[in-house]
Amino acid sequence: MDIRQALVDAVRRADRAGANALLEEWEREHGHARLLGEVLEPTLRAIGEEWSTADTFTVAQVYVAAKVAGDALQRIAERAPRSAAPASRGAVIIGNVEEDFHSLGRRLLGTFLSTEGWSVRDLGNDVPAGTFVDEALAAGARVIGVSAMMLTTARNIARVREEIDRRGLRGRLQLAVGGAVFLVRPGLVEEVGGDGTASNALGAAELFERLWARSLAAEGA
Ligand code: B12
Repeated sequence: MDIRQALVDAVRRADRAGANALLEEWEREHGHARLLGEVLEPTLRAIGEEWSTADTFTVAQVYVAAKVAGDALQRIAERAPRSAAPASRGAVIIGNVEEDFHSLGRRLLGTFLSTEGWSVRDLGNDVPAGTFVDEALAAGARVIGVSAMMLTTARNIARVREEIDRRGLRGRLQLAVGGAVFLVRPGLVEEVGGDGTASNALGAAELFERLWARSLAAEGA
């Protein structure tokens, strides 16, 4: 069985339960760790491509795809081996940048960071630049993680960069950026003023740790 094709077919039928059953069966055979890279990400990318070019998916079907991916990724997060991290590594802020409503990747990011011991404050979708910085200061966070899935919205991250710099917090507040558009646009991290990125939630904990250390070093702490 071609799992990706079977998943696309279930999504077309808006069959969330059927899609989940297929994925759980695949996970039992191949392990949940491979699901993200080998099944979910390529299938969502393919659905996104077809949606934008051939218009053969409706928004409702794409929503179903996101729900199914969210269900599966939640299972992956629950089963991921916990690191030997201390109970709390500190507070971090995450959110989708202004005008971006692609919540799935961000929620995953939050789940994985929490698993690794970070105390995550998730501000949700469509977060104004100033709010990221206000909340980081209120929580004592050293890293802000901003998610954007589209080129247009990714460019709004530059406003978060400006807000950090305007308040004299460059170095003290580190700006992590991510979302699928960063994978296909080399140079975008630098263009929007990001301090670092990770291609998926599995790599985010290491990134946040590195940026946290950089913030401490910048303050001479
Ligand atoms: C599902 C989906 C939707 C759903 C979102 C549902 C939800 N609750 O999230 C809905 C239907 C709402 C939607 C709407 C739209 N979408 Co849409 N969508 C997608 C789709 C198919 C999958 C996205 C997804 O969930 N991926 C799975 C998650 C797990 O992956 P992820 O987000 O990349 O996150 C991972 C990593 O990137 C990383 N990560 C994410 N954030 C961060 C942050 C940090 C700090 C770090 C370190 C890492 C990190 O970790 C995550 C987990 O591993 C993509 C196609 C694609 N190529 O991805 C299009 C896509 C992103 N959408 C697109 C478009 C155009 C739109 C709309 C404008 C369509 C329209 N005309 O209305 C609207 C815009 C809404 C808005 N303003 O935000 C385009 C963007 C084109 C571009 N590059 O500019 C894409 C690429 C489709 C396409 N090929 O055209 N969409």
